Amino acid sequence: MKSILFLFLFLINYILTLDQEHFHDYCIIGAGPAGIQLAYFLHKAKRDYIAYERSSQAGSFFINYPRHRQLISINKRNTGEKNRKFNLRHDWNSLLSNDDHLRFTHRSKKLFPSADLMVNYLNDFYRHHNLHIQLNITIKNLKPISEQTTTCSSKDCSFLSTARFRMNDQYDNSYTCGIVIVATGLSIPNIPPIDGIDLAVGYENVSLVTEEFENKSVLILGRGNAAFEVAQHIYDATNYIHMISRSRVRNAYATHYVGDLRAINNQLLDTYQLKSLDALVEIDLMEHELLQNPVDGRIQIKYKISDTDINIHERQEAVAYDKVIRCLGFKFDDSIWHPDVKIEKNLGRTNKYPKIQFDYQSFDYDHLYFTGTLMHSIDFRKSSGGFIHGFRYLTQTLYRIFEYRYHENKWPSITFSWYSLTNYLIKRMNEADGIYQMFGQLVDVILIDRINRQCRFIEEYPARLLPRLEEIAGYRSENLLILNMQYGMNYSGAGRDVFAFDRVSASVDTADRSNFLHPVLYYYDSSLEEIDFENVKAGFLPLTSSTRIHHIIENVLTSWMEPTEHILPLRIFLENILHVNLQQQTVISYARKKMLQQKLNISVRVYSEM
Ligand SMILES: Cc1cc2nc3c(=O)[nH]c(=O)nc-3n(C[C@@H](O)[C@@H](O)[C@H](O)COP(=O)(O)OP(=O)(O)OC[C@H]3O[C@@H](n4cnc5c(N)ncnc54)[C@H](O)[C@@H]3O)c2cc1C
Ligand SMILES: *[C@@H]1O[C@H](CO)[C@@H](O)[C@H](O)[C@H]1NC(C)=O
Ligand SMILES: *[C@@H]1O[C@H](CO)[C@@H](O)[C@H](O)[C@H]1NC(C)=O
Ligand SMILES: *[C@@H]1O[C@H](CO)[C@@H](O)[C@H](O)[C@H]1NC(C)=O
Ligand SMILES: *[C@@H]1O[C@H](CO)[C@@H](O)[C@H](O)[C@H]1NC(C)=O
Ligand SMILES: *[C@@H]1O[C@H](CO)[C@@H](O)[C@H](O)[C@H]1NC(C)=O
Repeated sequence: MKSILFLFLFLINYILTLDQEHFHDYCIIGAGPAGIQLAYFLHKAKRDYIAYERSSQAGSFFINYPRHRQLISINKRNTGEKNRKFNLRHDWNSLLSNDDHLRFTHRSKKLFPSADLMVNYLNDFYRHHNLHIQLNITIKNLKPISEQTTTCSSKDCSFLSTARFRMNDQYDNSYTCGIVIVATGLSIPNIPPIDGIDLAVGYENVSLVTEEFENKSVLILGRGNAAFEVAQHIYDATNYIHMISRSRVRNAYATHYVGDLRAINNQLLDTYQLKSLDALVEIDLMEHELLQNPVDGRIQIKYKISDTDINIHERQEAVAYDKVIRCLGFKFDDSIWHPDVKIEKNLGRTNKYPKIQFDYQSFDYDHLYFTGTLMHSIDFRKSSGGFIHGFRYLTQTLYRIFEYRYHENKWPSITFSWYSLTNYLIKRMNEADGIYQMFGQLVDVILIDRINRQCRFIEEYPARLLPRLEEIAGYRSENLLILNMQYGMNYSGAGRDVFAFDRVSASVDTADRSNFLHPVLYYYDSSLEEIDFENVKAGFLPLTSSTRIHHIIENVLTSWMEPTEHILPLRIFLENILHVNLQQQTVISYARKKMLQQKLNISVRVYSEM
């Protein structure tokens, strides 16, 4: 009798589940590079997922942007190396996949290819892998089905096939989801509420016809890549271009941040500094207004409060412009939410992003995650999370978080004897891609097991989640060795002289003063806590009272294999931590020979590559 009742309940439940039309465990909103990348990982793991995309093509951001059609992500086909991970350090456009035929590098010989190729690439990629992407579906009214109170930790999250979110499309079809991942990017132009802003044409609509700027004097609001990209496209024709912004120009080569002004866009710096009429001016736009002269239609920018003309070029009369172009960036589009849903935004300069936790989960709703460029609030202006070559790894990280949280699959890791550690570390330093691109954010974690003289090696783990290692990855240890990639602490920054003669640390004794990106090892003999990260400069790891730190001296080709410069000091550092003699086990010439192999002969299986 009891079992019949159970069967009955089971059937009811089954019918209800069927009735929940369009249910999926994982719903991804948006099929840009991030939505596609996440779909790839979920597909490979045979998860129940779908991605909804409002456009008729995947990767639609790149149909219109960058406006002048040149990507600013590097397509470096040749490195002189065959190692596939190493080469991904310099291929900024490919998504992660086990199929190297799909590499973006096969599609263009240009270092900065056309954005049209990115659209083709992304569509070919998702079709090739048969990813579940539904086009022409605009998601809205997303909301949780019931009020949630619990915080999601691995135990209470493990139950899938539970409809936790509901949403509609533009035809009012209803969809339910267990987990929602928002991958909608930043798509709304940032238009500041200043008087006269309507007189400016937006970057999103700016004409690509250079002739329209013939004999025109142009004001550009903003000084990022988009502003400079526009300027460079029209300055064949203009009288002059003035560019205004609140803060000074930030050259990417000085800040080591790929979102800052890239040299491929920076030609206007020359025509300014060589006194050929173009100019950069720092003012706070919010204190100004745009005014149009009704007679000649020309536009001036004026200081709002005192009505004083602003002094461009220290002239007293205000300069009048024929055209004003707004290039002030993009922000997150809130139109996916149900009116009842309130998602907090960040404060300050990351206020264009929804506020997210270090595990990329919403602060406001459990099981609601963000991926792609929306993850970049965590490493804003610090690392590469705003670009494909950065968030492709963060997206993989999110997938790994899901695998443990919802499916109890611990993070991939390998264990091996201490005696293989030097060699394995050298391999990782020389070829690892994720920790190289997401420097200071993703780190390799080595758990030291002193009883069995073994270590467990976990790759590409988020540094800020180290205090939650057991909850996130499924492993715990009191003894941690961390491999981080770092620039010099005081090296990067707008206005810093990054070409100074003493920029390169030439001696092993001063390896800790290496300025260019180089491997740094941190050893902790007790687990890291949240409090340890307070006041730690982004990109670096905490220095607690017992931390041992070891810098591997920088190398111009990022080749860390020299017996005396790199390997010996590393070996001695490890010997001091492990209290063993590693001399016999570290074959000095080994690294050079083995670096290009996919697998190391360390008596354990290297976990399957991607
Ligand atoms: C001017 C500019 C130039 C850039 N150039 C580069 C570059 O050269 N290289 C690089 O790596 N990065 C570049 N970026 C950074 C970044 O924009 C890209 O890396 C990328 O577009 C981000 O990918 P994503 O998948 O997170 O978001 P997106 O590419 O923006 O994808 C979001 C997708 O979600 C869809 N969507 C949105 N709302 C909904 C909805 N309600 N329902 C369904 N679908 C929806 C959209 O149609 C879109 O396809 C640039 C950014 C800007 C602003
Ligand atoms: C999406 O819409 C476009 C334009 O309306 C149409 O041409 C295309 O066939 C549609 N694609 C799908 C998969 O429905
Ligand atoms: C300008 O671009 C926005 C965003 O792409 C679009 O919604 C709007 O229709 C465009 N306006 C014009 C005049 O083309
Ligand atoms: C631009 O100015 C030059 C010199 O004044 C003039 O010869 C030319 O015709 C102008 N071009 C346009 C398109 O107005
Ligand atoms: C960097 O600068 C800070 C502040 O001036 C200083 O305390 C610190 O020692 C410097 N670090 C290095 C590695 O030079
Ligand atoms: C791998 O190492 C083992 C033990 O050190 C050795 O016996 C074996 O020959 C090695 N294999 C290769 C392919 O080098």
